[in-house]
Amino acid sequence: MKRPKISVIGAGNVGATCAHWAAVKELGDVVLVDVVEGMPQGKALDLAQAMPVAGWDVTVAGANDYDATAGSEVVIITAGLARKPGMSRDDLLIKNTQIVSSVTAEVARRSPAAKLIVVSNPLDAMVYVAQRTSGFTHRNVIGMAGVLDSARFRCFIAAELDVSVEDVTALVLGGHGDSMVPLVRYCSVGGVPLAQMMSAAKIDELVTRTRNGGAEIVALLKTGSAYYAPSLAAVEMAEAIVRDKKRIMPCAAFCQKEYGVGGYYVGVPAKLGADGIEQIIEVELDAAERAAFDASTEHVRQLVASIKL
Ligand code: TXD
Repeated sequence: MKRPKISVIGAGNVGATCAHWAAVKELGDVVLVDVVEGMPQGKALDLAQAMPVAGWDVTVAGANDYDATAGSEVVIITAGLARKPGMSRDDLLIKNTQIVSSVTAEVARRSPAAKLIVVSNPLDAMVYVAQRTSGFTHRNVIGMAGVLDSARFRCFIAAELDVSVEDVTALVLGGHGDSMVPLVRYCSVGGVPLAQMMSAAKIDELVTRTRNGGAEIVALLKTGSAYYAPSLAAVEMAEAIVRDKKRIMPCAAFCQKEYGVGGYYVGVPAKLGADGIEQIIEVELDAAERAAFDASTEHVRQLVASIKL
């Protein structure tokens, strides 16, 4: 059987690390594209030379044009500017709209059946841009944020309780930004609701740290934003698609009637498989959760309204 092709657009911190994780998982042949001359080729060659060490049978290629991406099964879009200290994700809107729409047009022409996983910020707006530009069906264009935000919450919970990260499940909904909605009622540790394991004050503290999870890393790095966890989160989503795993993951998915969103991309739990977003799962929200979700969706609406394509 021919190996699937996974293309990664933008070979910066997130993109190159996506290529790394995809190769580690032997998910398929990887193509890395960037505008910077030589850089994707150099990183791809370095990564390709790690394959014999580990015995992973996939190829890794780098390019400045899009021909090598033709026939991709999944394309991960990470091209764009990253935040610097003091910048919000929304500050990237105008520049990244241009970048994401231009790279999506190149990709879509060569891989009309691909599933697109968008990573560039501001996420919920950029996934909208990618869908509009590609003209792909909504279920084939998906944004990555919730897997990362949930992983951050899980990481903090596991560290606080000194338990395995494997046993902590968490669900973070809404837009990717300060208005994200960690659903504490749906978090559990080995099946036990989080509220039975931790005080309300401590939960609040970890929720706040999760909301600021990206900014905490930006402030420490000073020259860029997080990339190890974001890239693995995107590759987990790619794996669910390539291997038709039908995983339930929080994805930025296009919601029409679902959650009463009315035609925007927001973070919701979804089934991810060979057909992209195969189902959106509507969880029951109490009044406070509903209000937080609606506020988050309203923020996404305002961002999208200011986009000029
Ligand atoms: O949760 C999430 N969704 C995110 C999003 C988590 C982490 C990072 N997030 C966003 O991803 C971040 O705010 C940025 O918008 C993107 C990429 O972040 P990264 O940290 O990888 O940024 P880099 O290292 O600056 O890499 C971006 C690369 C860089 O090499 C540029 O040369 C390239 O994008 N770039 C382009 N490639 C191809 N084509 C065009 N037009 C282009 N413009 C820039």
